[in-house]
Amino acid sequence: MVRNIVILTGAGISAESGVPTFRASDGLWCGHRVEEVATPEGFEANPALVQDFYNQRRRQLALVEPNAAHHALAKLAAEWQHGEVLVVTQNVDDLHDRAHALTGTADRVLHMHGELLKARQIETGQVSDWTGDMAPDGDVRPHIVWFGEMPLDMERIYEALAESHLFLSIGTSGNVYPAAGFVQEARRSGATTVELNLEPSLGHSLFNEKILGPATEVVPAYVERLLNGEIKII
Ligand code: BV8
Repeated sequence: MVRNIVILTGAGISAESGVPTFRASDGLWCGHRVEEVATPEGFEANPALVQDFYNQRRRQLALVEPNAAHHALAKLAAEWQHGEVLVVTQNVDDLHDRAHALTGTADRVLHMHGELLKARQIETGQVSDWTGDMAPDGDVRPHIVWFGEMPLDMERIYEALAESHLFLSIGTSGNVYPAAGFVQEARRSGATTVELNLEPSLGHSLFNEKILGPATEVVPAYVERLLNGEIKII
């Protein structure tokens, strides 16, 4: 019996790797207001501030490693025998990618909000790998989906949700749409929905099951139970 799994992750899954979450502080993000650093208007108004915000976060990636939660999902993607596994992440760090590269499942990760290690030509929209800093007056911007911009791979995501039997939401506060609406899509297709989070998210009442705790504890434990058949996905 086919059992497809779709997994949405947010900043909480990278928190224990040392990557700051989006809303941990009082609505500021690394000392900045969202409108200043994560909108096209903010970039237009002050490209130096926005490029520096992303340059800092891109540099920080060299200092952090995937954690046990990232590795557990990469293991699930490699070992799940009953259907597809797709990780849809809101995160722009490359921690899922590094973990999945180790299990040969890099193609099972979708970055719906873009990636810190990619650049987009402002003129042509062409996307390429990028590891260094970006200049404020250059011809590239971060390949990141800012507020008000269209998230990436939406068609593929909605198709996967329509065919899902189990939807996991890990480390996300459920503040940002359309990601926060994916649980409703999964419920519409009859999937079982489970939230694994440090605290209940805004959409916690929409989940069949809530498992509270730090990702590096609850995610590996849940993956083990899935892989040894302990969890029945109806
Ligand atoms: C869109 C890239 C149309 C940037 C991000 C008014 C005007 C314009 C738009 C809107 C509007 N009102 C609403 C909208 C839509 C808007 C939106 O949702 N706004 C919100 C703020 C109200 N959305 C958009 O604009 C999106 N585009 O709507 O286009 C459209 C719609 C449908 C279809 C097509 C087109 C674009 C949104 C993308 C914005 N870009 N990121 C960057 O990263 O620099 S969003 C940003 O927030 C990050 O990606 C982040 O991942 C994401 C969500 O935050 P979370 O991941 O949930 O992180 P957070 O800190 O909030 O929560 C962490 C959670 O982890 C917490 O629950 C915590 O308890 C838990 N946790 C912490 N530690 C741990 C843990 N869990 C487990 N273990 C731990 N150790």
